[in-house]
This record gives sequence, structure tokens and C-alpha cells, in this order.
Amino acid sequence: GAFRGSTVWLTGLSGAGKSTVAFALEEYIVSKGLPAYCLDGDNIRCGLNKNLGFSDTDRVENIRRIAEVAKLFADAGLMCIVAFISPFVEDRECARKLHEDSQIPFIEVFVNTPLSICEERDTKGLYHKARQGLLKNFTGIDAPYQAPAHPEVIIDTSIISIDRSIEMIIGKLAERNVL
Ligand code: GGZ
Repeated sequence: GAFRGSTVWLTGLSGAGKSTVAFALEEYIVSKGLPAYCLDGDNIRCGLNKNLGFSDTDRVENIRRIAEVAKLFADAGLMCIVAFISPFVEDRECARKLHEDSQIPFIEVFVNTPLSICEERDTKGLYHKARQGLLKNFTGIDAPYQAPAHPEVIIDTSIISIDRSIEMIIGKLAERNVL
């Protein structure tokens, strides 16, 4: 059938590889001549959500707005690829319901890279700061991460390649007739 919009929702710890997978997926979809767009901290937390920090309340509002924006992108016919920690089950379930109530496909991808590996990667030195107590409310250290119980896809970027991760997501999208 014709390509229709959808949302691919990546959730996982800081450093798990969400953005890397998101941008590789976007590149793949666009290379097939189909429209896709990534939402991540760089284009959302710096603009629409620049008044939000990392308290529980702010994270809830962050994800609520992102879910609404993703739904609009998907409704407009794009594949919207969302890459935020989104630590709370309830918020991700709200995002799912928001989509499903409008018959928009929603695929949750759990980027389940172990904390020890994320911390070892520490690309921005934030885990180190959090361990030193210089950064409060850091997910996985002194703020919670609630893993999804039934994600459509689970990937651990410490044991599978980015290409294989993309293949697994594409496979699920094909199975759901989204591609
Ligand atoms: C978690 C934080 C924090 C705290 C700043 N906790 O590796 P990064 O740098 O690029 O990804 C993290 C990003 C998380 O923002 P999200 O919007 O995805 O979070 S949430 O979904 O929970 O609202 C990290 C950086 O912001 N960062 N402080 N305290 N990550």
C-alpha cells in the first residue's frame, strides 16, 4: 500500500545509542525516497522545550509535548523518529495511546544498552559528573529509568551493529505494514 506516517519511539539511557540509531534510520528511509524526520534533544530541548529541565515534572511535560509533535508529523505523512530517554512507562503509554487513538502506527524501540556500557562510553562526561554529585537527577544514577515491558523491538548497541539495529526496526515496520 501507499506509505503512511508513523512514529518510531526510541527509549533508553543517555549514551545507549538512541540518536545514532535514529539518524541511521532516518538516512535509510530518506534514501528509499520516503519522508522521515528525527526529533531529539538538539531540535526540541533547544527550542520548543527550552523552558524544561530534568525534574520529574519537566520530563513528563517534555515527553507530553514530544508525543503531540510526533503525532502531528506522523499525521502529516512522515516517519517521525523520536530519540529521548523518556524514562517513565506512563508517559510512553500516553504517547502510544495518543497515536493509536488516531490510527497512527506507533513502534516502541527499547535501546537496552547496559548502564555499565553507557557509563563507560560517557561521551559527554555527564555520568562522571553525576557520580561526583555535580549533576543531580541523572537517569540511571540518581533518577529512575523504567524499562518498557512490551516494546516492539529491543536492541543492545553494545552487542549488535547499527546496521543490524536498523534491519530489526525495518523488519518490524514491514511486519506492521508501515513500510
Ligand atoms: C539525564 C541529562 C540530564 C539528566 C542533561 N538526566 O547523552 P545526552 O545528554 O545527549 O542525553 C541526555 C539528554 C536527555 O534528555 P531527554 O530529553 O532525552 O530526557 S528525558 O526524556 O528524560 O526528558 C543527556 C542530557 O540530556 N542530560 N541532564 N539529569 N540526561
